[in-house]
Amino acid sequence: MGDSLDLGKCFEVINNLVTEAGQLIACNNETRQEFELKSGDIDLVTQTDKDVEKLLMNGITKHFPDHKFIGEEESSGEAGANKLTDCPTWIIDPVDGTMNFVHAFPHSCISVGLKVNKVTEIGIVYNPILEQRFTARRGQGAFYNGKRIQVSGQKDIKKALVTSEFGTTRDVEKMKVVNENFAKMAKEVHALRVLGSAALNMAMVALGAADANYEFGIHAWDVCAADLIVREAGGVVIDPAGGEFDIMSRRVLAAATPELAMAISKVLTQYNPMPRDD
Ligand code: LIP
Repeated sequence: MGDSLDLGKCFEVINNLVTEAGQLIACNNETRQEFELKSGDIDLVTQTDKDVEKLLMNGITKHFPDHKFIGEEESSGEAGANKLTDCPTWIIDPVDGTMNFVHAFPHSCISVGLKVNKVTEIGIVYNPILEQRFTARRGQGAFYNGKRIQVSGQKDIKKALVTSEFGTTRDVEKMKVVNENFAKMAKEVHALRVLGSAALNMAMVALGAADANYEFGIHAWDVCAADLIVREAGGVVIDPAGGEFDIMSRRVLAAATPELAMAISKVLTQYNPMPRDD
């Protein structure tokens, strides 16, 4: 099935759909938003999250009726996430940075990745509020608003600007590790930043604006697109313990260079979020 898939058409379709869906985010970002709670009091969903996910899924299905989905809001329902198979599967976060969106802090994005035979072929991370569009196709480089981008090349942890997040849970064990890692990293790195969107953090690594990003607790839809964008920009994406990146493990470490990734990995206290995404 994947062999005959026109990936150029897939890219064109999703690039147009995120532009359309982005308007729903941009036009609602002038005021604070109503929200509902998901897994806890800092895990939020708005009507816009649901509307954007629906618009993207309906639009994709119109062109590619047999494609599958793993979408953040659909996966939060009782049935849970769809299993990743070899079928073309769109992994969608309709609003990554929902907390920012709720507060009208203009740093949220749509994140969409397409996997075929479990390999990511397309990645788009799009902040429609500030018109920041990061795109990649496997083997064809990474782009910011149409211009080719490259990671910084930074190898030295002491000179690195690193991003991470508090995450969307106040689980005591998890918070202990998060705070311990912030304290340890703050002593090692040049600068530490917490901006509120896992996908945009990784996009900043691809852009060369940040040198690395790590997080325990992310989901497949937060990182699928940005993983490809970072790698196509010449960076590395690995498991925070130093092994291979596993998109379902809820753990990620992206960096400009393997040297920097390994240096950060050595500093981090490890954490295994449960349940996994599969
Ligand atoms: C969230 C990110 C947040 C990160 C969480 C989660 P959501 O996505 O924006 O910064 O810490 O792991 O990925 O819930 O806003 O789509």
